[in-house]
Amino acid sequence: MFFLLLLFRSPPPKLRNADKWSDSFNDFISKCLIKDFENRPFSADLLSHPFIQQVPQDTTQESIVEQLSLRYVQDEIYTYIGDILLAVNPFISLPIYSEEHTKRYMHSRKSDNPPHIFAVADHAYQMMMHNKRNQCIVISGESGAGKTESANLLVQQLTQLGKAPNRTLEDRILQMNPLMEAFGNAKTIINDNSSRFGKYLEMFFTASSGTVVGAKITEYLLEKSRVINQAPGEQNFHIFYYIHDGLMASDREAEYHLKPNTYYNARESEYGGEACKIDDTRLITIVSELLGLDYTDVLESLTTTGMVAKGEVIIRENSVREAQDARDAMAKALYGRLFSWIVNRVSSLLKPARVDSSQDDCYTVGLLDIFGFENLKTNSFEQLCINIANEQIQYYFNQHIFAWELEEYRNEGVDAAEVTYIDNRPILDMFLSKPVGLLALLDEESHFPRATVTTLVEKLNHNINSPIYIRLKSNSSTFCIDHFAGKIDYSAEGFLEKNRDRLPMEIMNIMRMSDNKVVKHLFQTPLTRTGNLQNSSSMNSINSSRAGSPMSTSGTMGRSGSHNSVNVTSYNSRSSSMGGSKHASGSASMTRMQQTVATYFRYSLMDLLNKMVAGTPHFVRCIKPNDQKEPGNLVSERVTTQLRYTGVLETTRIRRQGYSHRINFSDFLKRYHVLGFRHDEAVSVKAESCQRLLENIGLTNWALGKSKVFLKYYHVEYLAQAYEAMCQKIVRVQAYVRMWLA
Ligand code: AD9
Ligand code: MG
Repeated sequence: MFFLLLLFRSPPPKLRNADKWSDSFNDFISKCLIKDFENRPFSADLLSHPFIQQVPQDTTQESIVEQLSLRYVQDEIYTYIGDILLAVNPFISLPIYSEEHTKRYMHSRKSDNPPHIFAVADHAYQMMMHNKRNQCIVISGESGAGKTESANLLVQQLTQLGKAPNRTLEDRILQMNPLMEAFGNAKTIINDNSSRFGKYLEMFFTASSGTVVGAKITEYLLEKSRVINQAPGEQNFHIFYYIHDGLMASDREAEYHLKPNTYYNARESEYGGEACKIDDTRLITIVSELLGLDYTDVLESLTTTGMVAKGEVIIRENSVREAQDARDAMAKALYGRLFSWIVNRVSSLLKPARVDSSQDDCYTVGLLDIFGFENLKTNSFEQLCINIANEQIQYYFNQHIFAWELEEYRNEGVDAAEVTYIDNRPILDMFLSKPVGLLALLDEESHFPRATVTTLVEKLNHNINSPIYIRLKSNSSTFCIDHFAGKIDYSAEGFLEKNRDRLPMEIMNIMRMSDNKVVKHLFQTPLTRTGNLQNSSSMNSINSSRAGSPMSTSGTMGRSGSHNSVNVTSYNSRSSSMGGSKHASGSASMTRMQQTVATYFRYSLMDLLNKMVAGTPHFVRCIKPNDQKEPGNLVSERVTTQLRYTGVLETTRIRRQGYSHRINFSDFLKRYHVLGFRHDEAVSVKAESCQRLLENIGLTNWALGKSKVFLKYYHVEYLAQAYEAMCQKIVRVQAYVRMWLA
């Protein structure tokens, strides 16, 4: 690919150690013993029974950090806060992901084993099978906190839980992550393997046997600008180095015309506004050849622009700057579309055989792994988008853990925890509202050809009236945002160009005429509203081109989740028209050129939120113990900050005093009747029946509302286990009876 010629500017990364888990496995067997969990001097689960007694009622931020620290130095990186898993990055391979661990955390009770990421997978899987509902695991944390590693471990465990007779599918699911990371991850200042895109992976399981039958990936907001420019100390996407270093020296030169890495390091110094001229036309020959394009077409599309005036097409020469922009836009579009194409191909290969025709046969566990919160020396448009996405995840967490729960206590007249938490809604309002939200203002300014960074910042300063937006008097091109995770200065330099993300029509047209089937396909297939390529109906339909189906922009978003029926107004769907529905489908490639990155970004966030609320959520909070990536070093202040801004202390309180699971009387009685009553006993749907059932089972600490049973998180696991055990007994008895009758 011609990027390899144009874009290689940095040395290759150190490849990650692929065997890092297995390296220490034998070592583990011989010397690391599974210690007696219950004999530990401190609680492994800060709240769950039977350890709840050990945690003082006045748990403070300091005591949580102290517990985490004590556990961390003993390589115990996982801790539960109720049903939420805290995972502190060990920055070293730990022998806790072996086959033995996989087995230990299958179909088990959380309280039977030390906290573990595998237990989250197991719990989600059990809840899916038991409640017959989709589940969603949301992994959050700063950049480098361990989200992607956690996601990979969850996939590994879920694959084992749903073990398919078909090894090919299992292998394919496991092979997908290295492939996605090769194209979508890169070395940054913070993380050597930083995700530069958001990923939502859905794994499909049969409703009857829980066998994994397929998977689907949705990608969000690939940081395309990385192909043309990387900050000092950072690198391009891993795949460039893999290809370069992986090719035989002879092929590298002869077939792909690649030079040694150092050749691509040269930066362009500055050019004036004069007309451009290609110095080395051999490069155009190579690019044309590799992309299946015509030499003259490539040359002209980079160096000239066609305009229609009074019915005539006028061709004018590009300036050097315009030619550079055209080249960069071409590179970004090619890489972005290629990435979407790969994601679609992978999804096609993993597609469950009958999922379209009979959704009822399958349930899903979704896994969300996005780029983490970033605060760099210079923060640009990319960091802004990444950090807004993290605000949205935090908002969802707050809604689920606090807002919806407290609302239900009030509605149902249940006396429970009154917990206060930091609501980050005003921050999202400031970014996403219309017409004076930051993104709306950026869009407006992007439509003025003469806009500059100064006019943009002036516009923001003048229109945004929020304490979260801080004007910086010292510099006319920067502003500061008080995010939930801390204050961040943004440099608005390049915001307008990045937001416009304009791809010249000339380039679009020549790409569509390419002799290379893949290149041609990439520029013919419409993009969805979220900026991704439409998925092809068949993996071989390289030339297929379908219009996208409009995404729902309904005003409310129903939470699914096991026991809620509350319709909750989502931030995005309620507060904005999402850029107008006239672009919902059809000529999406045209639309793509007209709409801005900010608009697509808003759609992406809404799409993501829709996916998340469609399943019962499980939360994994990754914590970064230090900034030096050092094992064994937990810096208390660093961890305290993360616990504070993610609301861990408040979560501890609500999990102790509150009822995280609420089921209406009818569903509760229908499901658990078998556990508390004779099979032929008729029971009316009312609070007293639920009370009798709960007492018959022997549970304590629950509450009854006007229409719902309020349960602690650990009740749910207990009930699920008891129910499954009872079902197995019944099946066994039936089998005996059948044998006896025969
Ligand atoms: V970013 O937002 O994509 O920049 P992540 O995804 O949160 O970030 P990642 O999972 O990539 O972080 O973890 C960073 C590094 O920490 C990994 O490359 C590992 O070297 C290290 N890590 C994280 N989790 C574990 C683990 N459970 N065991 C060992 C780990 N090392
Ligand atoms: Mg990551």
